[in-house]
Amino acid sequence: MSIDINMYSTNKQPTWCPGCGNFAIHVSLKKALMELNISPSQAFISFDIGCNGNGADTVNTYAFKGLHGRAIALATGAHIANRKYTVVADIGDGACFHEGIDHLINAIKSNYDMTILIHDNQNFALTTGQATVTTKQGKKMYALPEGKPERDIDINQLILSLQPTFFAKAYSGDPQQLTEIIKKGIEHKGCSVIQISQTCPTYNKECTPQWFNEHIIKLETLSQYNNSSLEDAQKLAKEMAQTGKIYTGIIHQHSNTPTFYDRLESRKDIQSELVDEVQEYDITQLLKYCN
Ligand SMILES: Cc1ncc(C[n+]2csc(CCOP(=O)(O)OP(=O)(O)O)c2C)c(N)n1
Ligand code: SF4
Ligand SMILES: [Mg+2]
Repeated sequence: MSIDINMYSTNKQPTWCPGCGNFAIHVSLKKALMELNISPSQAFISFDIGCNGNGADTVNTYAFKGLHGRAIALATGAHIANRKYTVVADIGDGACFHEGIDHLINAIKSNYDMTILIHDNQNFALTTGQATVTTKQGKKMYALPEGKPERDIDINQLILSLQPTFFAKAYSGDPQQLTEIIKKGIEHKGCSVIQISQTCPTYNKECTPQWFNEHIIKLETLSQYNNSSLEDAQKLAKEMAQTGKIYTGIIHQHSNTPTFYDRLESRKDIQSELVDEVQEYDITQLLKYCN
């Protein structure tokens, strides 16, 4: 059966502001799934709290809208239970780099086979534009009219320090490249982290499409770059921190690292999925104690 993008759409309309990058990110995700011929009944997406997660109702697939910062933990559970599904965690910069940072670290370290899409609009948008770690120090926000006082954290270096098996950067204003990157992330066997620079015309007025066009450079324009070299990726991260440029593309990929599940001795040579095995237990006796 060929997959049509409409199969991934419900009749609900998203509530995002005009010009919001979430539109393009959601369409790119649906397009990537469609082009990989993954049907809605073979996919699971965990959504987070935030403007990004407000698209959950518009996507027709197995989905779970979880608590702020927990989309990655939910995706991990879904993936471990049933590896036949394509698992995606959809999360904002606030949720991922603040409340959910422990889950991001564990997902990368464990190399769970799933794709994490980080909608990075450089603010907590749903709660009216507070600063996140990706908001530049000194930037004036609605809640911080004198400017963000905390120093910045270099997210690129932080992620690379965890030796990710797939780390990419993308931009909501380039849905074509974004779709290709999401496809590569889904195809990658391991934890794929995709940080997407996203327009937010309501609470991040400085980062207009023109601003992004001036700062974004496609990685493919660098002739000498080798994305399987962690050293090259770290040099690139240093350059991004020093110049403010944002390189988009696959920053680093290492394909031969076993996933968490593949390292489990107790699951070696077992073909069934945990979700099937759970169904074999009769829990009626246990349920007696629930009342
Ligand atoms: C544990 C917890 N803390 C705070 C909140 C309030 N809250 C809801 S959405 C949100 C902002 C989300 O920001 P981000 O993840 O960047 O998503 P965006 O809205 O920018 O897409 C916050 C702080 C919450 N729901 N749960
Ligand atoms: S506040 Fe920003 S992130 Fe939220 S819907 Fe509006 S433009 Fe999009
Ligand atoms: Mg945000």
